Amino acid sequence: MNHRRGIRSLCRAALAVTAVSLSSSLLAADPVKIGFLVKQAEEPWFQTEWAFAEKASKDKGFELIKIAVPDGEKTLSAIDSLAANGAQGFVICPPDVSLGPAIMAKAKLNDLKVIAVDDRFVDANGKFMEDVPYLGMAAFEVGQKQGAAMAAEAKKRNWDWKDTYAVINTFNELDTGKKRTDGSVDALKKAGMPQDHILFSALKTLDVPGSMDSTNSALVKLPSAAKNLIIGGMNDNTVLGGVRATEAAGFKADNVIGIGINGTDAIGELKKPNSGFFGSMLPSPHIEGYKTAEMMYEWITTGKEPPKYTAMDEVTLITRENFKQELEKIGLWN
Ligand code: FCA
Repeated sequence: MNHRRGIRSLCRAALAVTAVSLSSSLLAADPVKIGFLVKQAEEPWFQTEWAFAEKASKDKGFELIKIAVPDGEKTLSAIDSLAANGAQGFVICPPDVSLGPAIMAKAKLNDLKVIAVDDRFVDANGKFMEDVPYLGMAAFEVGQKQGAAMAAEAKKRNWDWKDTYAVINTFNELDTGKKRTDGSVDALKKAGMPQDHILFSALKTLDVPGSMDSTNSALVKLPSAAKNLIIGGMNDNTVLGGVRATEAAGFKADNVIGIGINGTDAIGELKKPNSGFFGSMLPSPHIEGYKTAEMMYEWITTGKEPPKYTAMDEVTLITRENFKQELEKIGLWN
């Protein structure tokens, strides 16, 4: 009797093992699906990240689901639809970094892995959510390089700091934005620009009309001695609108040095023969898009967790002189 019961339970155990291995082999065969959610899909920066994440998906053999998430509501419903589609994780640049806790709660509920790109999540106390893997720009250092490039060009044009002023369009709500403009101001001061020649103007929106408005409100405060202008901001759009504002105020291209960050969003402008928009600091959107998608794929398929913090500090100044060659080098020229 005992013996028979023993055999029966052995059989049951064997059946259970088969069932488990069957279900795990089914799981292993599940297609890997990864979401890539971005706050401003209209920005070439994000389109570039998408394009290179797509390349990773082809190389590795997973499905990439690209979703534009311009606001909080769209972000949360995008996470639901990813889960419904059988995704296992997503990379995201959120429309607002304070959505971090809500995004993580929803992801957890749906058993989705999360990597933040470009804009780092903050919690309810405004502190970075350091547990969420993040990959982004070494913002202060990149800003310093932007400021140093502005000062170098001013020197090349023999500008005197006496009649040179800077308008810096700020977006301090976003850490990566604040650090970039802090870095550029630091470099301008180190190059000798007097503190009281630097005007700050807060952006309401991160687009060209937004930076035009913010620069306009600074221009009216300039003293009449202001002959030459430097225009700064956290990315290309926040400088492009500023340059448009200087044109409308009657400044000639030779008297304006605008240098942005991103590079991708300044291509159309650099194709113009001349303007006050001198150039842009080009980081590595191609690597950011590819690498975050790849890290997510590894995490899902091998369990290898991505590093909690990866900073990208390499940038190249692109101007009308070299932008085609520099973009070609990294496969961004078409
Ligand atoms: C932020 C900006 C983007 C880009 C990115 C690296 O998200 O809004 O334009 O500069 O950081």
